[in-house]
Amino acid sequence: MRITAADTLVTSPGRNFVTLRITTDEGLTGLGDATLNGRELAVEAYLREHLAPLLPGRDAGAIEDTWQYLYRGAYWRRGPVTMAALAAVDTALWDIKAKAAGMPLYQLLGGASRRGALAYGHASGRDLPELLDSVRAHLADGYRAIRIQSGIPGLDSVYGVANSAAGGGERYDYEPARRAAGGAARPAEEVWDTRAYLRHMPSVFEAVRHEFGPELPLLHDGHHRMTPMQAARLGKDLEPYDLFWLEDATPGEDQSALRLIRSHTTTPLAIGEVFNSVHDYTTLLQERLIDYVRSAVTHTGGVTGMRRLLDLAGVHGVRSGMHGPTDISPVGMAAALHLDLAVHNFGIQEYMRHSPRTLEVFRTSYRFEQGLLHPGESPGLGVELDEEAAARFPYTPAYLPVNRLTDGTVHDW
Ligand code: GCO
Ligand code: MG
Repeated sequence: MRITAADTLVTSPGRNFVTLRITTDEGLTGLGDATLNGRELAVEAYLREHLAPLLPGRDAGAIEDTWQYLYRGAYWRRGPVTMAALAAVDTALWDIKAKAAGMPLYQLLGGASRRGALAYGHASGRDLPELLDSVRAHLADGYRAIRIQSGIPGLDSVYGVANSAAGGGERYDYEPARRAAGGAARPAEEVWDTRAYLRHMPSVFEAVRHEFGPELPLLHDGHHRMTPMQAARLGKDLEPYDLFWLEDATPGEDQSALRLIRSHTTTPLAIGEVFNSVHDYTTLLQERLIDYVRSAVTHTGGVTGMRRLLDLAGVHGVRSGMHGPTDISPVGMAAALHLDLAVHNFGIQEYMRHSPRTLEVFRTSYRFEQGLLHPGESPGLGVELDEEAAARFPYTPAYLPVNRLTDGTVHDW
């Protein structure tokens, strides 16, 4: 089976998504997600200008060979744009291979290792009552593991906290990449104070544990904002509340920072959503400095790249915790779920539901039942893209916010 075409599609049903569709001479098509939040068109151009022209005529079944051809053949290694583009090609080829076999992708990856993938949702509140309501709404929605993010007294807006009051379990306004007030395509700016955050968070977890008991797995995302010593302190302060993980305590590119954090706390650590290859993790894995890898199929060279990472993680007793915010498209989410079901060292899967508008464009076969996600039994990934619906939602430039400290210094967001 030969590839005949590779087309990119940008659509914005509530937020921007970049999708690659590969077509073959046997009429089979495959989809891959190439969405890099806030930098979408860089990946779209990389695909359209540099990868798509190389694909027609290639053997659609030679996935590893195509991966190596595009990875090594570029000469320039890694990087979020390159690896997201490569991920889209790789995922689309896996979709085609599984459709050709008449099987859901997880079967080609070794078959199911579990009934479903434990998923965590995002509870948040500007204050404690709102947060507790949000946890209740998530429990009512079926979640059996919950991430806790809270407003901080004195700060106007905080990462991971939805702007609207709690309603149902789902709040699609959580962390949209957005236009600044006035409609200009500029990042919004937020003000951050790590000391205020460190003072406040232990009381939040104390209240949540008090209300919901010891069993519920609770997670928290530090979103790259602490120094290693601050992270060590937070990890220690949160030990009584038995977190499932503390995520992105420090900016990930400083791998040695994790040594310091690790030597001070038994709170499990997760990192890696901004990484894009197994090579970003070597120190972290070999020295067992983390407990969960946070990469996504979409940003890590596809199913092939993610499998390589998970296999190395497994060797060192580290488990998966794949990134699954709404800026991963349903195509990327489906790919993650097939791996989640198949690999032995699965840990947990992040699951923020996509908005109804997004799901009008991407028709999915995955399901969420009793806290577990399952990719479904449709051949391939199990996602179809409705092009007519996609055309109704043109690309809209949008950026993630930028953070500043109270004195104006730019800080990690
Ligand atoms: C998470 C992440 C996201 C990122 C987002 C950036 O844990 O889900 O931190 O919320 O901020 O993916 O585009
Ligand atoms: Mg995160």
